[in-house]
Amino acid sequence: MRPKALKIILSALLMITLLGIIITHQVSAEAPRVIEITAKRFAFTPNQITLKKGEPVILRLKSEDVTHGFFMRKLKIDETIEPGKTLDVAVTPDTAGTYTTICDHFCGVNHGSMNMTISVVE
Ligand SMILES: [Cu+2]
Repeated sequence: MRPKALKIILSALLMITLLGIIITHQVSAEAPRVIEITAKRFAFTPNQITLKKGEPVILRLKSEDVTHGFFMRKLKIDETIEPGKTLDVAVTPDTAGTYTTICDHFCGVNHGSMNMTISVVE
């Protein structure tokens, strides 16, 4: 085989390998776990979720009745959940712990007890 032909074949192989690495990387990088949370007077369902420190997730929030809040200062989450809409919130927790997340939008008589727990593990 002529050296020039060999060089072309080797370059082509290198390109294919690099392309494969790039594609694999993008697919794994752009698929954060999606966790659905539904708000309804006077609870969130589920009322406890567990996240991993450093793992990006999408919290998919919706309300089945009225407008609710979704507030957790330490995780920098401060959202308003309007009925009929779906709200995606990207979160990457950087500290392990147990965080009580509250409804901070007045939604009725038991509004004060409407909360859920977000646990972040190492
Ligand atoms: Cu409320």
